Amino acid sequence: MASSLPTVPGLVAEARRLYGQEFGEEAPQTAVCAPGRVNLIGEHTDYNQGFVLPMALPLVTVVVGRQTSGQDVTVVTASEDADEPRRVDFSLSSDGSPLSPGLPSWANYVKGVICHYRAPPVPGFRAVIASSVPLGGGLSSSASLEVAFYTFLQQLKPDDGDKVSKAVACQQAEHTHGGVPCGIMDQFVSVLGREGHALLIDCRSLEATPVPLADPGLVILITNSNVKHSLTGSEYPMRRRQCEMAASVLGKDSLRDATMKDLEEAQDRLDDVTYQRARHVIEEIDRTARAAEALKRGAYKEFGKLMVESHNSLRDLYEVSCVELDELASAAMEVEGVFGSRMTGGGFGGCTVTLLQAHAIERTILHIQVKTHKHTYTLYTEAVLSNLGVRPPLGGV
Ligand code: GAF
Repeated sequence: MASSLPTVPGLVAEARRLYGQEFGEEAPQTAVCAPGRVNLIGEHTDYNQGFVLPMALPLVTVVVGRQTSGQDVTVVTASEDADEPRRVDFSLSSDGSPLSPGLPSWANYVKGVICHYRAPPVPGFRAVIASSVPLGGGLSSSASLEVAFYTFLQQLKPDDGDKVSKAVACQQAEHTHGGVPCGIMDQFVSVLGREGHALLIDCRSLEATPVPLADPGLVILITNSNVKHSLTGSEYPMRRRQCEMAASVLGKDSLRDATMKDLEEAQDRLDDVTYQRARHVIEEIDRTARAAEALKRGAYKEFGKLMVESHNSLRDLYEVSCVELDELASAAMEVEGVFGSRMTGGGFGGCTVTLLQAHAIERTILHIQVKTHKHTYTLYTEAVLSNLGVRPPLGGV
């Protein structure tokens, strides 16, 4: 069934209502939000100190809440997950000992952010979370929760850090409490993303260059495979270790410093899989730099070709795609007016991102729906977004 994408005021109203229900008459004192992201190109390059090109989305996580006098914390989430309680209660220790991760798992992001907050100690509080970022959809639901929570804590007790240190603190929360040794991309773009722009992030220097993306002739389509991805398993950390191992065999600090020539020369000292992983990263870093240049010039065909190369490399060399993502990307590429399509985010499920001419949107959606209808997978188009506005999500097929 089609339903409209929640707006930020709609999410705030939902969170306020739940706050009233849980905590009685007293209204929350503050409401903050942080966006999810879609990565246009540059996948698995961030923890190799390479380039990434994500953009913040109008899908957001909202936190409303109020400081309390003691050291008790209660957080309630509006998200429905049958397996986990929606409420968590814990106490902030007076001796500064860190909060350990546990259950419910969504609360670990909150605990992690408290532990890495730059102006400890954090006061007690009550808070409610509401989000329009699909959980496990590869659009950074966890980073948007971390960043929203960090912003919430800043409202209660300001810190004196800059935006980059905020992103880094949220990344640390993901490492210690979310169980994923992620790079900096998701938290960085959630903090520093700019409306109407993608952000070229140099993950070594942490410099970011906004790339305008507000051409009315252009649409970005995000399609959710509805295959839930989780990066907390062993695959993501294993990819990271393989990259580190390849860099060390090449005598480099990171794969950012390596060329394909370096890799070819070291090929007999690397096993086949490690070679393939490193090749993806070295080529993807170069592709991302070229793609950002193409986007600046409005060379969308060239950009689209790089997106397809990126997808193929993630599928064949990095092995983080899945059948559903491959099908979605290739179905989109069959439509006239589509420049490029690829899986986005960590992989193993989640979404594809497609760059296309605005006038081709209806036929692209129809084509994807018709193609995926033949299969038993549950595929649906989650949302159609452009920087110029948000179109309502389409129903499941
Ligand atoms: C996940 C991680 F959190 C990011 O840091 C990044 O590595 C991405 O996967 C792959 O590009 O979203």
